[in-house]
Amino acid sequence: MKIKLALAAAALSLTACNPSEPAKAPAAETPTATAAVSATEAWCRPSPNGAKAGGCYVTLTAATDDRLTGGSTPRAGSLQVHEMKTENGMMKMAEMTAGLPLPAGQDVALAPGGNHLMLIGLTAPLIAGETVPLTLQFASAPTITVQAQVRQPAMDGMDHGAH
Ligand SMILES: [Cu+2]
Repeated sequence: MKIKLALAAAALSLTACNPSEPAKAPAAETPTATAAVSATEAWCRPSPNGAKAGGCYVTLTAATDDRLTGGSTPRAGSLQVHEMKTENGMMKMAEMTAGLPLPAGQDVALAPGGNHLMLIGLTAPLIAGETVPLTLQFASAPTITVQAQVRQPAMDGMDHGAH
């Protein structure tokens, strides 16, 4: 008899506590700090004099599935993630508004002729030999800043350095 009563009381107090439900599942349940995306081989093409935009490239490796969503740089008004598309036989580029997928553990290379970072509204031309800081944003991982070297593409035409 007594036990039954105690149980009923316990149930009652539980119910009474329910609506506010304080201190339930705070930050403890969230995954521990998302591992940073690693970036290698960041570089930019020199921009022709007067060009308002420039292309930069980088190889990204995410620890867990992520997406490159955009970024910024002090050297341009905005930094977008672009893809190359073929439309009516013409190569066109377009912003990847949903971001570039970075599957866990896979090297994703942005490279000439394919996905690239587009610096729009350059504050000054990108000149071979200089270094440009690029801050990259991801859907999950923390923002990273890479130092991109401005240089000619390695496979751009003939090698003129051999004489
Ligand atoms: Cu572009």
